[in-house]
Amino acid sequence: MRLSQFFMPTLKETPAEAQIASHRLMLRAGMVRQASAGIYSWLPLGFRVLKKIEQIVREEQDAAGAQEILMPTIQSADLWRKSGRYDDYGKEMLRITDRHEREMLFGPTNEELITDIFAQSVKSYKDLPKNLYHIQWKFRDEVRPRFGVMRGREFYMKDAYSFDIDMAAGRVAYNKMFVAYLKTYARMGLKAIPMEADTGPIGGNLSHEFIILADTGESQVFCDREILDFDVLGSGIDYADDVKVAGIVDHFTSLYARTDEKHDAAAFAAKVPEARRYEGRGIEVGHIFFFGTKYSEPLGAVVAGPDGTNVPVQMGSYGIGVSRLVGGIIEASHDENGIIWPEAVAPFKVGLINLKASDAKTTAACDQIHGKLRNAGVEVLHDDRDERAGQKFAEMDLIGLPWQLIVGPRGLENGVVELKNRASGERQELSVDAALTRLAG
Ligand code: 5CA
Repeated sequence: MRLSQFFMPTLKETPAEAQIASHRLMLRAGMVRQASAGIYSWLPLGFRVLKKIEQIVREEQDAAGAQEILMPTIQSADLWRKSGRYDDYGKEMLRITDRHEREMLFGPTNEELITDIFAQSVKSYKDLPKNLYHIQWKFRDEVRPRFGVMRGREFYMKDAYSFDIDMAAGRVAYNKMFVAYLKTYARMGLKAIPMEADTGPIGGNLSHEFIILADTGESQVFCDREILDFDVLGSGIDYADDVKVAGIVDHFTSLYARTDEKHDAAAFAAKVPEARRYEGRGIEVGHIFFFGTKYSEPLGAVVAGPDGTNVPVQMGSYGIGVSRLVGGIIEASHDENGIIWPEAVAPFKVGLINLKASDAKTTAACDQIHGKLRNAGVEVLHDDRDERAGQKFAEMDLIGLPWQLIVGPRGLENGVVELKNRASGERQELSVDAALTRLAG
């Protein structure tokens, strides 16, 4: 993609309304624009990151055995009356009346709708287990939307729903999602800490929040460093191996991890040796719940068990804040110059900087490098504009692509280009071919 043609309306000034780094940087890098309070439009750079995160979430849900569907954003009030949540949800629910005076709502979550779909179609334990998920916009009329996409009113969420014949099977489903979450966040370059949590309006008595570490996070976290040291990606997780999956869950849940609300300094000191005590800040990016028959009973999701009697199914729900993660990752990974994208979610892998667009030789070399990278399947943003080098460097640092490939007339005379790693700041001069080999690897 040529930057001269790319729609990336960067801002030089720091927007006054943005209180935290990710909000400031997302506005300055031209990733999003506010449409109204807590509601955002996603511009190309932001949209590419959102889709990368969504795809990692999708791949890990699929790998864990969940099946993707798509439910609507607008729901009928009827099902929510059956579960009792139409009144409970209060002002946080955006209520809409259609032209026939029917009461509708913009879904804040989908337990009712998915349970109804299940109830209409599944009648026997033989069709279990099932786990269905979708990735869809939600609306919650938060009292105080703030911090940009981190606490929006409209936000993008992955929500999965598991259906099982009994509690033991339900726990297996919960464990699979627990481990899938650890892996999902690790793939995005994040350290996620699962913590026992309250269930709030979703309900149930078993629940974990997943908190990623970021110095600017909303919650204070206290945990055993063993949680942070566990190598999830290297552990060779096989989702079909229920025993191994349960073992990983047990390992995490047996170690101390609390947010400030539940932290107990005396217990922390008693349970975790000093060298292993970790204190920091974090952001909630996922929340999983097991709530048994809370929705299956009122909505009639019953199946015939092996002995022929009907039982309500055991359910859980599993949320990941996909749009919140865009801000969360920036909070976890930035410096004074801008964003530092982990490679897996970066909008482009390489920023190709033409230091002298008015020079025909340099421009020809950049065009050739651009073509070769594209042919090798490398996503590249080519700054082909006739602008000052200083401005190009500053913008490339701001948007945080993992690699910068800097091409200028002087280097080309000596047969070299410069490769800069955004995260470490390390720069290296090397031949064009060597640079291409490095980036295509
Ligand atoms: N039905 C359950 C699980 S599917 C549920 O809705 N859980 S939740 O309320 O905890 O939301 C799941 C995730 O969505 C949260 O962990 C958070 O990452 C994200 N989220 C919740 N509210 C917002 C919001 N206002 N803005 C951005 N992300 C949000």
